[in-house]
Amino acid sequence: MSRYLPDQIEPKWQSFWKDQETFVTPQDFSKPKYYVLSMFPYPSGSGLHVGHPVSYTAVDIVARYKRMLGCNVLNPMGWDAFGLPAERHAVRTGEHPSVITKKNVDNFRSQLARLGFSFDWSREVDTSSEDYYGWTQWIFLKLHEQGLAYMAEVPVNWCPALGTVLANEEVQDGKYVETGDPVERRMMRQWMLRITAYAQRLLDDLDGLDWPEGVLEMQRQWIGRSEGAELSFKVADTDHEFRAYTTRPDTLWGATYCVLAPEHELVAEIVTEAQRDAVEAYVSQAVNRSDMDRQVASEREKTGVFTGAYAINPVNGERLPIWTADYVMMNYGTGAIMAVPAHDERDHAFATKFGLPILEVVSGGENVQEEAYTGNGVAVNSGFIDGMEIAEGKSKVIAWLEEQGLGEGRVQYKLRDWLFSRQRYWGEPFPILHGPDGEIRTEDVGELPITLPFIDAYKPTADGRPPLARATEWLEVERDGKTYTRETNTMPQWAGSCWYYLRYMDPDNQSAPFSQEAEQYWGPVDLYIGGVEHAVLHLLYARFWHKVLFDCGLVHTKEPFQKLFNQGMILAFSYRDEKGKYYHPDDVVQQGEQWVSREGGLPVATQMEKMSKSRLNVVNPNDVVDQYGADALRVYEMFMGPLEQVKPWQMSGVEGVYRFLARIWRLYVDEDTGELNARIQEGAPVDEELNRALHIAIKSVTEGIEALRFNTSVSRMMEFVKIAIAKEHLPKSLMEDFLLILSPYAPHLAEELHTRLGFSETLAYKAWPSWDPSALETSTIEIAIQVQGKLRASIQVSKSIEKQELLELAKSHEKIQRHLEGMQIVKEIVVPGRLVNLVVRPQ
Ligand code: ANZ
Repeated sequence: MSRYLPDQIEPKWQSFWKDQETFVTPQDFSKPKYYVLSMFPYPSGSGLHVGHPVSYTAVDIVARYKRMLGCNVLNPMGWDAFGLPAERHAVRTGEHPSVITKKNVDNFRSQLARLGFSFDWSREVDTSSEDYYGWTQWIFLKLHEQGLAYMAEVPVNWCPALGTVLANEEVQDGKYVETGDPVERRMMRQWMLRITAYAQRLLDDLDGLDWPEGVLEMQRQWIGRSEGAELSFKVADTDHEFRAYTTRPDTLWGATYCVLAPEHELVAEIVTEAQRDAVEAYVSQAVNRSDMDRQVASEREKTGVFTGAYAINPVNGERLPIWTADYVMMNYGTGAIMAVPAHDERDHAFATKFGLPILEVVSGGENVQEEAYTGNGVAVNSGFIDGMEIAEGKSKVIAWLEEQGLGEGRVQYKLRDWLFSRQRYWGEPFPILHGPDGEIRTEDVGELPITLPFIDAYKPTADGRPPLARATEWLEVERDGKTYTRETNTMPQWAGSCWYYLRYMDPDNQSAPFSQEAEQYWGPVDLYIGGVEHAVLHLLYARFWHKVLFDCGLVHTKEPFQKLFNQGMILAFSYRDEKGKYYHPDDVVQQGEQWVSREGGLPVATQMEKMSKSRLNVVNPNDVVDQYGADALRVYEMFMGPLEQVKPWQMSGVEGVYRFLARIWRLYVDEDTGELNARIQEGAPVDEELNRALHIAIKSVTEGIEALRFNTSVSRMMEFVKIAIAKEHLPKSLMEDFLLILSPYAPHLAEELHTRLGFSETLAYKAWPSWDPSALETSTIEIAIQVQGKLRASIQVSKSIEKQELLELAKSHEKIQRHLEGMQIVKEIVVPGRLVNLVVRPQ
């Protein structure tokens, strides 16, 4: 073989690495460690698309580099294998979710295998395997032991068609976003995790992390800490009172009405006869909507109804009408507010709509009748705090409230406890038993794993109980002479991904989720790369579990992921006709500027969109590998642009990279003979330009990997190759170093050429080359040559050239000779390091 044929080289090296166990991570805890992690995929039915390998390639480059620096590198891969799509597929086809999942995993694994990633496959984890989820249950027991898991009647988004609860994010306008099935609010007894107990620590510990600022901010927003006060309002002419939460106690004098959430129990108590019908009608429609939905809707148009009752403002005795409105949420603060339309946008919109007074109490706004003023200023119309800045006013009012026994300062978080149960089949069973008298009993650790029983119908039972209620034999267990019923809910998909990075450290451990020793050595993850769609929930949940494990003394760091990086999405062309129907790229043709469907000739619009099965624009890495090889795919994905950027997929780009790799091949291999290029020789003279290009490339690749900036380094390697192609002599050691820096990007090609240089072992553990700063400098400089002050030529000369020699070179330059014809040189001016100017006159 003498041409560059990736389909022959690549499988060969993949089997070599596998057979030699090149990337099996030794349990050798003496070397420095480096733990790189890609967010593990959900093995969907559509398989990997070319967006997935972007982060895997980046991670793989770092892993290979760190190994060559002498680190013991952990670079694992596994499957987030529980989840709703497999269950839906099962409902449709009757094929068991475990069967589908196994098929999908096999497909993902074989796709990945072709890309030459240096994963340690001996550590593969699958969250849906008994061996794994038994430990997920074990951790749940720890949470329970710590008082962090509890059951509660909570309002849930219940979708009768799907027979399950949905997350708030999945509901819009009272419908499930995916299918449009109606969703209703129901009270259900559910498992909750007390993540709120960790709110402050989840916030504080963000400070030490090397994460993108945007992600840190999203975490902060989600936790949503605010400082304010809780205070009591008496309801006029009754014995009732209610508590309101405010972040602006300083604006108490500007309160012009109060609002109770529609679910607030006081609404029914205080409503006047005249208002009862209107209030009841309003409340009954409001409580059926999800919080998310209400929040969004209330931003569009405020709605509400007056209850007929009044509250008394404690600072001045004013009567404030009490309304009920759905922009006040029951599960935030106290579910009741004092409304200050002059300084709160929501209240302003509401007051404007319903003609309620707007009273300015902070100076600085233009016209508070027009627009709420939320900026800084000093208190006005505000009794004893007049003239004070906001912060001072706040603390004065809080002190006064405390003195009067009317209220106190309070810190509030937006974060809610985590609804942790699902009425689904394909998830982890809870290690929980329900006793005959309604008591809850945790399973003994010795009983774990509580296996998911095999059933063949996955919809909830007719009475609304989860599918596991069908597993009659599994359902009932005897413990200490009593009959218990197992919990039939399962855990959400987030559970398995909360701790997988820990299992990778010690995946075969049968007596613990991971050993202390392994965790001490490997923790924390040094670099975590994945999609920005996980910026909130997955990372928050995993951080929460990690902190609980920290409190149990099971992990030694407060945080699981030291450095985080988000790769940008890859977009691809999609083709869609007027009716919204998508076409596969093979089913459209171009007619002039316009694309039309191959059949029927309907005009179709092209656009760059996220790759998805439904848009028919998924590019399968297998097809790219078939055509150009894995190395070309890998290098292209890094060369496309900065890792974090959203980028369009272009097959022509892969082809360009393929040609670059083929050029490298020809640099090393004589295509006629198949032998090593004869120009590559041990001890060949070192050409300065070539040496410099190499050192520039080493520096660029090294710094690029450290900073996760991969694209520019590819250009530096290309420059090296361009220069090398033109050289007579290619010193072997220099050509070897180039392969070493190429190897993280294009490992198959690098390994192959490395053996052709005469090495028999893998290069994966060779020492990473360092660059020589002095080699980066040039010993030549460019000198401009002028005649009569006009630039006529320029030449490259040695920095140490003598003046006389420089003049000789300048005068003998052919372009200069032309200007000297028939002329006499009257003066020779030399500016060292810059120019030569020849002053002439006709002879
Ligand atoms: C009076 C006030 C005056 C307010 C002002 C704000 C500005 P954050 O910062 O998001 O925590 N609020 C309190 N409980 C609420 C609930 N259950 N549903 C909807 N809104 C609620 O927001 C706290 C502020 O949101 C509180 O401070 C309260 O309005 C409102 F110039 O009280 B404020």
